Amino acid sequence: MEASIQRVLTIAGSDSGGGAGIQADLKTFSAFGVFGMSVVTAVTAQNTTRVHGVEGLSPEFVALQFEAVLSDIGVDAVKTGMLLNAEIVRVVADKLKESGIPHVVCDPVMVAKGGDRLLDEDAVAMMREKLLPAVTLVTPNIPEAESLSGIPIDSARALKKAAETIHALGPGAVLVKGGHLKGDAVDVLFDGNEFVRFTDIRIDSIRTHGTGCTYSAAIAANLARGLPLREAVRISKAFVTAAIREAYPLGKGHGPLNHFVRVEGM
Ligand code: PXL
Repeated sequence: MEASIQRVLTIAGSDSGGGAGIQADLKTFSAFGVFGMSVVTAVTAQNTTRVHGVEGLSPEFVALQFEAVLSDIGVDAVKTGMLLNAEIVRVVADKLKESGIPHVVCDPVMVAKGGDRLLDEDAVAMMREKLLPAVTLVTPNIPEAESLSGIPIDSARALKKAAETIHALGPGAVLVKGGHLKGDAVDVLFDGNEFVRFTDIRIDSIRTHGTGCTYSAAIAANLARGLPLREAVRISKAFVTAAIREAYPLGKGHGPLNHFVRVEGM
């Protein structure tokens, strides 16, 4: 289905604080000029300091939202974020497989900045077995890459090995984000053939809430705009770096990014 504006869907959790989750995704979609839609998996009561509570939706209602959007408006690209539990991971994987949506970016969200779990521990196996084979790109940070691969990442070599191990689970490509390591913020993209490194200076900031959400949403938006994967990653990383640099002083904890920034190519 061809449309006059690219249609991009986020399947994720709501962050009442507006910095991460569905809210970060929709702000990012707007920043890149694509039409954003949302399938809500869970609602968090949350601010910049902590998660006060989480309520999940039923897998059936997650599926109903997806079917409603897909049957009428259509979807050019999707990103998945917080999926909460194994049943939701399974239904999202099944729906994505049967949909044939060309670009699927999976941010394998597991734990919030403050340490609260956003994905049940027993859902990680479901993610490996059912969801990863159904996606174009998966974007783990270091702890998520360790969990998905079973490999402790303490060196550049271990990071590459983890990327290969995750790739073997079936996604089109893997982007391991090195933001949790020391030194420059180096991300490594592995598409099954080649490793490509994306390097940016590290910005020391506590205003990094929603960074992963924003990054994966930007990649989905740019794949929908027709950019090749490497270009989509490059512009998305530049956007996230600028959005951290220009972040507003909001809240007493991990503040949100500034989604109004512009970078070249937007
Ligand atoms: O950044 C991961 C994330 C994803 N989704 C929701 C969140 C968070 C982090 O707090 O709240 C809803």
